[in-house]
Amino acid sequence: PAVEFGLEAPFTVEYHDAVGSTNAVARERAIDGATDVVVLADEQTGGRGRLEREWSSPAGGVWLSIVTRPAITPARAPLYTLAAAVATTHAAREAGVDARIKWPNDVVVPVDEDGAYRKLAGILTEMEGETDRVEWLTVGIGVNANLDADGLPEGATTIRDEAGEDVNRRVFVQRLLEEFDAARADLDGVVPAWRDLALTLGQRVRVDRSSGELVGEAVDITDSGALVVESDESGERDTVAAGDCEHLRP
Ligand code: BTX
Repeated sequence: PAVEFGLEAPFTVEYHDAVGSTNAVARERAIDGATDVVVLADEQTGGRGRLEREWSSPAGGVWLSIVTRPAITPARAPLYTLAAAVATTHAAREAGVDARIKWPNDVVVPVDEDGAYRKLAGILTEMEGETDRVEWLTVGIGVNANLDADGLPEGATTIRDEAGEDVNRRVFVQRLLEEFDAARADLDGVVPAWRDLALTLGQRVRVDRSSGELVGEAVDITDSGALVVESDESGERDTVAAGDCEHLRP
């Protein structure tokens, strides 16, 4: 069922009370040739995180996936994840939450000066294409909105808990999509916007990646969205692509 959102941004919203995973539905729509469709659900019964992890998605959250067909190379696709993180963080801040970004795909709320945080939202980007061209790309965004952190996995927080009140989800989604639309129209502006909201830069990090562990200081992110870490061991700078990062710990 399509929902009239009165959006400024050019998205058609397909709403479900409950669905397995909005990313799975978005993938079907993408394969069917759709673009600028947003699959939105009140509840997901099979929500997914990265690397086959589960994403807890009870009724009351904002679970959505955006179907796009961007004219970019796959190398630029991580910028869509960062764009979604920036958009989600701005929308959460407007809802009264001290939201920040933890590279590459988490929207978090800091709990102390040492880099500890609670997770407010996660982003899962999937795509199909050739080496020189993206055919379609879906961006799944899960936000713990009108929920109690109690019922969620350890380390989660919610807009309700942080802001002390529920958010109007229609307004929140509208804001998020408008921000995302603006960010994708100015992909070169995404990294600077991301830097302003980042919790990770300047922190000591430990990254699990396919070629082994990297411990050092997170010093920058590149124009294509990779994290630059100055290694304790070698003193040299090493970049980590988002897709190659299993865990990033303070
Ligand atoms: P991730 O792999 O970085 O994080 C998953 C981990 O986060 C889990 O292993 C668990 O520890 C923790 N976790 C699970 N559920 C929650 C939650 N609700 N709040 C906080 N922490 C949690 C992050 O993956 C990407 C998540 C994307 C979710 C969206 S929702 C719309 C779309 N549909 C779908 O199936 N996935 C995306």
